[in-house]
Amino acid sequence: MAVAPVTYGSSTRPPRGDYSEARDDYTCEQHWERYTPEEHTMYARLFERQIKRAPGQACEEFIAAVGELGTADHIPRFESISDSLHRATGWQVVAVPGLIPEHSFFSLLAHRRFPVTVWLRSPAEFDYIVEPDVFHDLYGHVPLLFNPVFADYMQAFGRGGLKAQGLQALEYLARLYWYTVEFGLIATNRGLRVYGAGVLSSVGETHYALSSPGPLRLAFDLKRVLRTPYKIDDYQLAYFVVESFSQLFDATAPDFSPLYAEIADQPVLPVDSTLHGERTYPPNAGKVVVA
Ligand code: HBI
Ligand code: FE
Repeated sequence: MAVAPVTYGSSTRPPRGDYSEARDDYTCEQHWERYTPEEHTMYARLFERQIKRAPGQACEEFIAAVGELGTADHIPRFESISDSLHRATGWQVVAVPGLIPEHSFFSLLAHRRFPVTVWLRSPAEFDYIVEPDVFHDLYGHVPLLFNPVFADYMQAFGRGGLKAQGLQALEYLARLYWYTVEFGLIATNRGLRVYGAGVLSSVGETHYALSSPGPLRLAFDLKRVLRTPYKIDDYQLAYFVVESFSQLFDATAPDFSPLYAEIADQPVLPVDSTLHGERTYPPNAGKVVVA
């Protein structure tokens, strides 16, 4: 059944992708046979560029699992990744035409089905793309779904998203997704590492997020994250740092309803300056500096 495309966040850009063959739940067929040799070559070049930078930048959990995406010389068939992923954590990869409405997105996550966009960016977007494409979703998101704690977090996020919709709290959940799943950093005893898909899949932002003196690197605090806005079409002004995936899972396990009620009429918090006493991390370091 043909479904209407959606726009992403506040962007006014028309959505990309062919939604005419999408099912009611917005999933579709990958149509692997439709990829051109040029697309396979570009995917391979994107993968090669990122994977050689991963040591020392991507978190260990990502590096341990990225090989599950299979040989990087072509765009993988989603069902082959799904087989090994399902064995590892019960997740599956499902094909979608592009961005899908929040409810469908959260429902898929709640059922351990991760939506992967079928189309690949244009050559002109080799260095930066705003919307998620097949490289962003496969390389950025799928490896960490092989990690049991992160896999549980992603399903809990989906369930929380469905609840948030009923509570008009979607914007808060979108911020949590943005500052963890998309742009999250993790502190290790060898320095900061990336786990967020939006950073992992971007050569420029990985260096910027870890090493630039520009952005803030704030210690993860749930309330702070829920009240801090973000930009969808530029590098971030602030990144949030967790000490472990368990910290992330534990912090977000409780029911958020009382929290939503508490912050409902509170103003957003600054994204370009620290709050009094807020812990920050210097570039390329694992130690904590008190503001
Ligand atoms: N759809 N395919 C796709 N991928 C996403 O990452 C995505 C989405 N729809 C909504 C959405 N993300 C954001 O609103 C999340 O914050 C929920
Ligand atoms: Fe993403």
